[in-house]
Amino acid sequence: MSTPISRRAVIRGGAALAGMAALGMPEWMLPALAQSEEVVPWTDIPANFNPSPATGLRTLDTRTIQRSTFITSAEDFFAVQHYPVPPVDPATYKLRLSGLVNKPLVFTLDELKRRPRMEQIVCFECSGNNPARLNMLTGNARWAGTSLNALLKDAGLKATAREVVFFGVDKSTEDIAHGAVQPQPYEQHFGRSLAVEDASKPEVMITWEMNGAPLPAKNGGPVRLIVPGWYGISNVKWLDHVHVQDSRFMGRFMARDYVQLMQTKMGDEVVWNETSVSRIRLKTMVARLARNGSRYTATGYALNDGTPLRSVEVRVDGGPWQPVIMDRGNTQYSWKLFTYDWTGVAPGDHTIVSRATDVNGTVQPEEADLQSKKTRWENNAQFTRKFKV
Ligand SMILES: Nc1nc2c(c(=O)[nH]1)N[C@H]1C(S)=C(S)[C@@H](COP(=O)(O)O)O[C@H]1N2
Ligand SMILES: [Mo]
Repeated sequence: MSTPISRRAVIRGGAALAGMAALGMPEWMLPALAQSEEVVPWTDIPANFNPSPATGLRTLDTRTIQRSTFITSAEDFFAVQHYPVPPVDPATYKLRLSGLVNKPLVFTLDELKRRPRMEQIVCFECSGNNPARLNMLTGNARWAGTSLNALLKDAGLKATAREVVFFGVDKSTEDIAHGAVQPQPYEQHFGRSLAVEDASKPEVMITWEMNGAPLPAKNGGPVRLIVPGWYGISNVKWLDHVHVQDSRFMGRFMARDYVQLMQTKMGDEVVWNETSVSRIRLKTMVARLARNGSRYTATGYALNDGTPLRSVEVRVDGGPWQPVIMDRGNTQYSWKLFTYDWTGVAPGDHTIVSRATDVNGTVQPEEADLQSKKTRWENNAQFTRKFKV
């Protein structure tokens, strides 16, 4: 984590802090307001909350999420990386495809750009995101690039191909264990993999554009992988090497880090399992609350692996679950914005919480339902927001 935090990020961090500690935020720090609309501050945010605890981490102020910010600007898009941001010169950049293919391929950026273009709106979050951190590691952007599946087809996968490994230009020293022998240091590139079946899905893309502009270096430019519906970790930044092999890739970010430890009860038996962070678990949160006269509008988002949703509901002050209005601009892999309007809010302390149910009947869990999840990854708990009127 070595990228310096930009001045802007520092200012925004300060703004978030100021808003949390006191209500007297200067107007320029507040999200844009509709006429005579007033933002209602959350009271669930701890006074000492630090939105950017680690150097190089960029966060989204989730209180700004609304229709007008459906697409997160590149400037506001979060950033997480584990190694120093590598310098990659677009003029000399090459993407290499090697391993169990009939025809190994190499592309310059211009050659990639001559391939059939695809565009998709995709939202993802870091699997380390959680309500206590206000789910600030998220963003929704329009990505443009080309199909990975078509590229794999051109190379021709051999019958023994099982796994596609994606390496970034970024690298660092990893201490890797040798059984009883002391771990030894090895220089390793950032790597993540997908089973051939997942890598061949039509939505998986190799991208070089974000919101109509060249992909910024902080978000993996010149070229990154986007795996719609999967947690951030899968979207390998500074991608320069795709390698096809016949066995599972067990690199740090597949098998040692970003591993979920979970218990499942099967009757009387408890099954322990460790799984690699993969598809985004069903999540919603109410992000922003505004007041216009006596009318309150809560705006939130739902996010998952692309499985269609059956319902999104909110509950105010522990009352009945109420249906929300889903925005028309939502797409399969975007975040799905919703609003809920209501009146009759009496002076005092209040709560509002949201939850979603998908077409398979999966319901967003409550915090208490996540007891069996022993690691912090993939925290998709319902998030009860507090406010005072
Ligand atoms: N090459 C490379 N790709 C990477 C990472 C990294 O450290 N190196 N971090 C991953 C993680 S943990 C996340 S959450 C996302 C963040 O993407 P963003 O920085 O564009 O928001 O990138 C992923 N891709
Ligand atoms: Mo992440």
